[in-house]
Amino acid sequence: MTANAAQLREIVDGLSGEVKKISPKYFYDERGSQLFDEITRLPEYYLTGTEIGIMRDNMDEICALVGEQASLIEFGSGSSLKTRLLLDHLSELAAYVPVDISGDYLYACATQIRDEYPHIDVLPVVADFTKHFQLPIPTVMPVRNIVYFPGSTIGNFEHDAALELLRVMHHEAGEDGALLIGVDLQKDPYLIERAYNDSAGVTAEFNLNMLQHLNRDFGANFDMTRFTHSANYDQDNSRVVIELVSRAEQTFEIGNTEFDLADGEAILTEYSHKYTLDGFASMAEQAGFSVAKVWTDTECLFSVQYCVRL
Ligand code: AVJ
Repeated sequence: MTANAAQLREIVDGLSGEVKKISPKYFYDERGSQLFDEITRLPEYYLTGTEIGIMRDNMDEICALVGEQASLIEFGSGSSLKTRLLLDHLSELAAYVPVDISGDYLYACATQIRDEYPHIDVLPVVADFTKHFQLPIPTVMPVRNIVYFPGSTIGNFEHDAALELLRVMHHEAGEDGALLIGVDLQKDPYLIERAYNDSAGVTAEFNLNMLQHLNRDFGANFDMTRFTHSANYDQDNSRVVIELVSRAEQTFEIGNTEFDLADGEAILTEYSHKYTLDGFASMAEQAGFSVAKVWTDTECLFSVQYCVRL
């Protein structure tokens, strides 16, 4: 993928504020997606395994709520095992609609899914799912739309943006629609911090890879060896703060703009918000959803929630 002027502008803007930041979406070049895949299999990264366990344990109930002839609209490209788990068990799906901003990756995933599930109408949509987009019209008229948003990706968004995104989902779900969402929960900060500071160093590599991505695709000149991965749980704001910390006083360049970094100064690359069940329910309600069903694991590490339109 080549650099795009709007994205470059967004990156330069993010680095120009009081606190320097780069959106977590820039983690996901090819190498970044590979590294994230590795993260999901790390022993410390409880999120993915726990979510899959919850899905497996409650699949009958999930399927009964989704019903027949629904259209499953996934926010994200649908490369995951969780998607396949749903597609394996939901009978008579009217369509599967993965939505992602990266067309190449989306189409590759859609082709894979079509091969594995030839009976399902797979209708990928290239769109920035944080804004309203047009849904395709399946061959079979869906009974209802189910928006699927797994992985606690909602955690990347700050409160106002998360609320806005839930409102987009509410809109895309339409009448009689619902939202099936994975939400990571507040817990012992030690367990949370460990998940983002794994002993194999994969998360560190994932974080640092963003700089390489920017060097390659946006003409930046970051020196990766002069940054350190950092992930701390901010209890006051219930979120993991993931940063790249400068190991020296240095300058770097991107988009013909030069930036200075002090020794120890951080670039914020990601937030990962953790919710209470009540906290998520009240946000969902503000977006027009009522939480109809919550499934968790025995330790209440993670939740899968079924939200219906109010
Ligand atoms: C994909 C946003 C859910 O917040 O746990 C994993 C991304 N970052 N390790 C998360 C991530 C570092 C992940 N989400």
